[in-house]
Amino acid sequence: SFSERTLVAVKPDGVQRRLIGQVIERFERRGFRLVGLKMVQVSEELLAQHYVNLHKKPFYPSVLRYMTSGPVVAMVWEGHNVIKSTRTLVGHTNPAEAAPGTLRGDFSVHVGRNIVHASDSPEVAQKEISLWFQRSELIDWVCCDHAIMYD
Ligand code: DAT
Ligand code: MG
Repeated sequence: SFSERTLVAVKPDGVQRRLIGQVIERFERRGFRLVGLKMVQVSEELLAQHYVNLHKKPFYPSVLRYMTSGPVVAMVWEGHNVIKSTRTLVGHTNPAEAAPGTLRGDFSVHVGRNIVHASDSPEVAQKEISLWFQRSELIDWVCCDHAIMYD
């Protein structure tokens, strides 16, 4: 549908390295619509829910330390197939496998510092958006090129 939504977050290393603008630029130029944006110092409680599938992994403590080490910029992007397109745009979890031109392939080298998060399925996207954003923080505005971009 036109109104599929996904959660994207610039992780603490991306914020520290002043990559927020470059991340947003990729999504804007692609043609997606920004419907939510905020800077947050993430709590361990939120991360525990966000990374619920990672609790048993040996690297989970280091993910927690990294993700709480500084502010994160969270956003919700909307558009046709935005979840799948975003995963492609972000690139493989391991930067060594991420293609050039992807955010991870262009800006990162280590799996533990891969600069950006993106939801990986419609179910996960819904869960993550409601975890990170209040309903009132999502703005449903009319983008002027909608009729040109969509059939
Ligand atoms: P993705 O972020 O591509 O959805 P994921 O959900 O499998 O990947 O893992 C979440 C994050 O956990 C990932 O972005 C970085 C960290 N991570 C995953 N595998 C790791 C590993 N082998 N060593 C260190 N950190 C890892
Ligand atoms: Mg994931």
